[in-house]
Amino acid sequence: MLRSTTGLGVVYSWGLPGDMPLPADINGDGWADPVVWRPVNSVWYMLDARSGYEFIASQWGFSSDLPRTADLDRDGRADTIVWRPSEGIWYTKRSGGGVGVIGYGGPGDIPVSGRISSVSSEDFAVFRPGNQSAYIRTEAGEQITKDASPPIPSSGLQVITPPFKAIQ
Ligand SMILES: [Ca+2]
Ligand SMILES: [Ca+2]
Repeated sequence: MLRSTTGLGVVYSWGLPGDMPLPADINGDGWADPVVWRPVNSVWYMLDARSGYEFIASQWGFSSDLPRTADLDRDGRADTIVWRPSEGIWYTKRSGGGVGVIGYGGPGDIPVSGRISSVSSEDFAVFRPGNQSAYIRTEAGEQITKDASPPIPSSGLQVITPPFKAIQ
């Protein structure tokens, strides 16, 4: 990590070219911490901003996966999750311990990250190009929206920020 001080504050540089930035609260203090996922070795590199930027490295996923974070176990700390495009399966590693597999979506779908519905704290969602439909798994059940607008890729990958245009 590089630290530099400017007249406006402290600027941190974290990660390497090719890393995917996924700022998330890893210590549960309500503030996002620096997190990157490095596809070449599928390692998550995290800095605990509360404890003087303690360094944490956690391998999870394959190089061809797409990463996201969410707090599935609701302990206030981000859990690391990858979507495996060849399978259409989400693999979760929870901050409180334990791993899981969530089969939602399928090969060819475009995964969407983040909270999408208003009924869940965390959703799983995909966009299916073949029928232009969005599928969202919420705590209240499944929502399917036909004729949804495709998500807009960001960071060169297809994990994007919701909402879909057709879902409000
Ligand atoms: Ca934090
Ligand atoms: Ca958690």
